[in-house]
Amino acid sequence: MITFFGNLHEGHAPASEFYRGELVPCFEKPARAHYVQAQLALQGHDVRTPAADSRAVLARIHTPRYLQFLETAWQQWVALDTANAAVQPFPSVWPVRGLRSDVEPVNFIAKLGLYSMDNGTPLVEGTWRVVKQAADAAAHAAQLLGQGERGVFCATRPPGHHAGADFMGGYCFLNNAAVAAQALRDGGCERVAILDVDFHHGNGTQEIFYDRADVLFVSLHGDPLTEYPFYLGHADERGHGAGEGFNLNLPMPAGTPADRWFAALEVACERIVRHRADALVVSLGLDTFEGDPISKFKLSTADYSRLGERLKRLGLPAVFILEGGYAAAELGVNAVNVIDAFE
Ligand code: Q9C
Ligand code: ZN
Repeated sequence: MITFFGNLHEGHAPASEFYRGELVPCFEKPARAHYVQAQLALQGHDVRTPAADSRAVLARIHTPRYLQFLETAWQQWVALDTANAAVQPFPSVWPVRGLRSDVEPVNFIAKLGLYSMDNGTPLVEGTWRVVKQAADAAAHAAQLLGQGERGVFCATRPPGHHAGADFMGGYCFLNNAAVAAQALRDGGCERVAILDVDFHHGNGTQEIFYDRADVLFVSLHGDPLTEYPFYLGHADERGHGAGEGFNLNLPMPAGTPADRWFAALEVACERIVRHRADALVVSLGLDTFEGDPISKFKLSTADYSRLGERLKRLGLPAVFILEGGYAAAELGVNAVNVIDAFE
């Protein structure tokens, strides 16, 4: 399968994130991509560097002010104090209920809070270049499907599905799955389906397409009552306006074993078939793995082949986008099992 691998990963390698109030090494690290690349090479896949420019499609997914902030955030941070070059900025204040999010403050940390859903999305000097290249891969993959490819895998990081139109969160900055879906629509697909199998609900992707009938969003994930992102992902979120009925959430409790997960996947696949989609985008999170350090489902390495086989039976051309998956050493085999079985 044609796969895209970025060559800038060391540029987005923040040192630490908050975990239970303490700073710990980041779970979302460059080694993740390297394990995937190694396994892709081992299995003989065609690994390329993304060459499309996603800027036009990014402007259809994210707000101008958010893109402007993201692109210049590090320069703004260092302009405050050159010593900041060695310091990771974190937000500490957010515009929750009753506070205004329509006016961008001048204070940098206040801006960072405006454009963040959590304090778990560290941003460093190279972040923009790395996230832009991942979005470029998503746009390029959509172009290749338009030229007749049956499957393309974006082995990119950081992930994207928590990023909304106007905010970052959950290690995500640009919503690569949304970029792929929109690029497929712009390339002539009438109907697109996004299947999100990451352990965490894809709140950003849901939000972006919530009022649209042309892009179906279906997600299997840990119940937000107990799992991140907590404030979205419930079963009663079915879409709004023209998009009513085009959002399907299948939350499951922590500890969910493979058989129950695959039963939910059947429900998801039936809904995708009913959508009569021209193309599929898979938000391929591998943090459903039993060995994942921050997630709570129980899929095994062999289950990822089963997932790929089931998706193949949909008979749709597909763009796969790497999302989460933090058991880094197993990530390559698990991801490539999906890809190999799909082919
Ligand atoms: N500091 C994705 O899998 N933080 N994002 C968990 C650990 C949020 C994961 C607590 C996890 C977000 C794309
Ligand atoms: Zn996840």
